[in-house]
Amino acid sequence: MAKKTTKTSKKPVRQKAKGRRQKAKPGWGKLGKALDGVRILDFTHVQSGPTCTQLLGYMGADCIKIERPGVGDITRTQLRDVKGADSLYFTMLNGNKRSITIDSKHPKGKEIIERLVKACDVLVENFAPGTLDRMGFTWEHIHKLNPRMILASVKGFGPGPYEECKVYENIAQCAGGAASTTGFREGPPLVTGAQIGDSGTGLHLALGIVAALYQRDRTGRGQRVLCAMQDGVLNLARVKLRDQQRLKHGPLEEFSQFGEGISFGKAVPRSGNDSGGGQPGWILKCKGWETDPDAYIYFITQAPVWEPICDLIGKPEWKTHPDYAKPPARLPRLKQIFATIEAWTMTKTKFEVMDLCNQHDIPVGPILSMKEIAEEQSLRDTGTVVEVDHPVRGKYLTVGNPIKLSDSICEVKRSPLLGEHTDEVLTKVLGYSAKDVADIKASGAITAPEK
Ligand code: CAO
Repeated sequence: MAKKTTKTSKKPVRQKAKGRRQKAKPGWGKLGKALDGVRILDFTHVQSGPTCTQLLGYMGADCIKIERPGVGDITRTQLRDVKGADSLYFTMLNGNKRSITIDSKHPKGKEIIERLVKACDVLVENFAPGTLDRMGFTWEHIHKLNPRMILASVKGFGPGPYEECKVYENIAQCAGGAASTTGFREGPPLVTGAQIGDSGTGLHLALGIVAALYQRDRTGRGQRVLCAMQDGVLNLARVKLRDQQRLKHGPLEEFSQFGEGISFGKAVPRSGNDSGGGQPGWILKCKGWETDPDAYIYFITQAPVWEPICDLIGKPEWKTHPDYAKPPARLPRLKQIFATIEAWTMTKTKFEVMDLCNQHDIPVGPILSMKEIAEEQSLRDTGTVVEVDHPVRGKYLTVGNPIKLSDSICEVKRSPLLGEHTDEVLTKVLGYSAKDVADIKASGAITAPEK
């Protein structure tokens, strides 16, 4: 972003805004890893569970991922871009983990998993409802094996009519209320590209695990942590449940449909790009929009900076005009106001608008494409976007730890190959001898059956 500063800007963007390009100061991140000593038995697959354990791994937990021999996490081969290599779907969700292959349905495999349960602090899983029980790992059994163990699960729904259902991302977005409130009023419900059902619930689960670890310090006991994807999505969509209740008391005046004179129904409608808060906003075209699908900017007409906005867009008379001077007067005219602002933004690139507005503290956000994000140096500097090297696929980009801890080292490591650490975990973590490992291999508990 910062490289594309406009030549038309007279004052430099304020120091506050420039801060995003500064590298972490020396001294940060030098005092060990936050979750050093925590061992996670990672029995996750696809996205929601792996998001959680990867984050804990970034924070220093030792994550041992159990995978089915010969197959592994299904995402290893989904959306493959490089023949024969683990997909980006897998590699970007399974960094900082060790991989052990175990057939959980094999008697010897069960025995190894039981030993892992005793050696670990947390078991994280996101199997379909009942799967872990069918493997023989009920909560009662796990708790008996290791009373300190925390069992953390992602499920699609919490207890209730749908608790037995399998759930994927978009199902959660729909069942959690997000889809019915996303999109344009005249169009169908829309899912969002941000994985609020999977990654969002993984984040919730990580918080639950850390809280349970903290409580275990006092009680000495593990507990179950459950995050339902429907609940996670609803938590992220809570402003829409707020609006649902406001509807009883009259129209939602900050929605553009209010200004357009369109009446509200019984449920919160889709609101296009309206701002969800009290400060109206909209996405506006910028220079080049005809050919560049991302030449847009989100523009917020924040009340305290209304006067600078009027000056910037060449409408100084709006500062005192009764139809525009105060926020309530502007609400019924939002469409026309944003059309006028857009006539100005269309004469500038999104980065020029960003620079000019930030000189006056006007909150705006360029629509950044994934290409621009991948190339953004400041995100590399902060470790939010990281390049890692993989022995089969070569270099790839991943999203590093978005949570920055001042006294904690965060290393982002590549994802493991299938079963890369099987021997290491069996011998170094579980104490099996070389002969034991040979016997285990011969038993078929950690190797794929012959085809
Ligand atoms: N060894 C042997 N068997 C194994 C194994 C191992 N190491 N790991 C998994 N399996 C088996 C399971 O035991 C299960 O077998 P059974 O059906 O015989 O019990 C089987 O693999 C499939 O597990 P699953 O039911 O969890 O997987 P699925 O592909 O049928 O469903 C999903 C996938 C995601 C829909 C389901 O796991 C689910 O609803 N999870 C909870 C919600 C969730 O996390 N969704 C997010 C997914 S990301 O978009």
